Parts: sequence; structure tokens; C-alpha cells
Amino acid sequence: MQESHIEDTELEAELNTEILNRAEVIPPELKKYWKSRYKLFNRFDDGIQLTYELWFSVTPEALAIYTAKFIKHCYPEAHTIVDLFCGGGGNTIQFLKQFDKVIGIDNQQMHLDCTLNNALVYVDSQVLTDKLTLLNGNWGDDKDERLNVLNESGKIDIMFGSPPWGGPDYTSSEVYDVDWLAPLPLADLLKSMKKYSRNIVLFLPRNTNLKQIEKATKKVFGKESQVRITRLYVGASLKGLLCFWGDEFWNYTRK
Ligand code: MGP
Repeated sequence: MQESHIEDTELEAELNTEILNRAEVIPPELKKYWKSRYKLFNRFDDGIQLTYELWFSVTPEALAIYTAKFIKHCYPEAHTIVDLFCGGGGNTIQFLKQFDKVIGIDNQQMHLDCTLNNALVYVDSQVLTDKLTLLNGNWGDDKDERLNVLNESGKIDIMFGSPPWGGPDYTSSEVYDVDWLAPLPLADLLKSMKKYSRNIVLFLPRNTNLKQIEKATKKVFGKESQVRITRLYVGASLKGLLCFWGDEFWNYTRK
């Protein structure tokens, strides 16, 4: 298990050493994402940088805007949000517009560099200095001391994650099994996030097994607990499920 994790990480790192942001360097399997580049980042032409993996995993801008605004609407007092797998910064950028403090984590320096570069396309550099912390760390690895920074960063209001789904083949099976999420299966991922805040948001594949989400919810938060799930569309196309745990999200209609 450990060995295969190391192999996966090495393969990922190999695929992600290059910035692919010109039509000539986009491989055929990424062409459909290239065609949607302005949906991923409306300001793509202002210098957005993405690696191989980021092309198919970054959150489209409209969804990231909705996510950040909806979280803020549900929990207006929230000050600090952690973006666990910040990747190309799609979500991080929109969180910077809504929250006072944003901590972006990724286990690939190239991705952290992309987040910083892409955030600068959208946000003033002073805002980044004041609000953004980027952290290179392996979420799920309890021995990774780099993540200790989270314990020293004051109260964390929201833990957000748009984790790796295992590549674009996540729809090759009709139903997506929550154990296929990386770096941890859903229940373990929730447990690891709960240590920092009970208000948790995850972006999961559109074909995720809903029964398994419910089961993981009860296992981690107790029998009476519930999860709120929203389907996110770009136009008519369903892109994924935004899942919310925690009272702030459950009670939001009363505000
Ligand atoms: P997609 O399903 O590969 O493309 O990605 P498309 O064109 O919507 O699907 P098709 O089957 O209809 O052709 C859609 C969106 O899902 C991406 O823009 C990302 O926001 C999200 N996404 C895809 N993958 C593989 C991942 C992933 O591994 N992790 C995360 N967090 N998001 C992903």
C-alpha cells in the first residue's frame, strides 16, 4: 500500500513538471479541457498556468464562485478556511474574495506555484500577502510535520477539499466508490478534517454512491448526523456534488 502510494506520487510528479498553457503543447487527451479554458478561468489569457493534472481537475470558475459565496452565505462569521488540495487555485482564488484568511495545501510544489501565479491574475498582491498561506504537505500522512502549521494558525472555521478522484476515468464505472478518493477513503478523510473543524465541505464526483456518503457521515459524526448535498452544473452539464457537513450548513435557511 505504502509502496504503491509512493509510485503514484512519483508518477504524478513526473506528469506535473511542465506548464501546459499554449495550444501547441496540449496533448490530445486534454484538448476538450483546453476548449473549455475560459470556463475554467475567465481570465485564462492573462497568464493562467496549469499542469497536466490540473487541466482535468481544477474547479471551473463559476462553480468556485458559487462554492465560496454559498459557504460565506451559510457561515457569515467564518474567518479562516483551509483548501486542502488547492491544485491550480480555482477554489482558493474565490475563497480569497470571501474570507479573511485562506490556507492552501498541496503535496506538489508545482501546484502551489500555479495557485500563487493564478491567484495573482485575479487578486492584488497585497491581498495575497495579507490573507494567503500556502503549505506543501501530504494530507493524510500523520508523520508529515509540515502540516503542524495548521495547529498553530488559530481557529479554523471551515475545512474545504476538492480531492483527487483518480483521474478523468472516474466515470468509467457507473457508480463511484468513496474508497477511490485519494489520499484517503471518504470516512478517513472526514475524520482527518474533523480534527480542525466540524464544518466541512467536499467536492465529489457526480456519480458518487450516495448511500456510501450517508454511511460515512453516520460513522464519523454519529447516527443522527446528516449531510447536505448540492449538485453543481455548468450550463446543463453536471460537474460534481458539493457536500456539506456541520450545523452552519444544515441550518443556513434560517439565516
Ligand atoms: P470531467 O468529468 O473530466 O469533464 O471533469 P467533463 O467534460 O465535465 O465530463 P464529460 O464526461 O461530460 O466529458 C469535470 C470537472 O470535474 C472538472 O472540471 C473538475 O472540476 C472536476 N474534476 C474532474 N476530475 C477528474 C477531478 C479530480 O480528480 N478531482 C477534483 N477535485 N475534481 C475533478
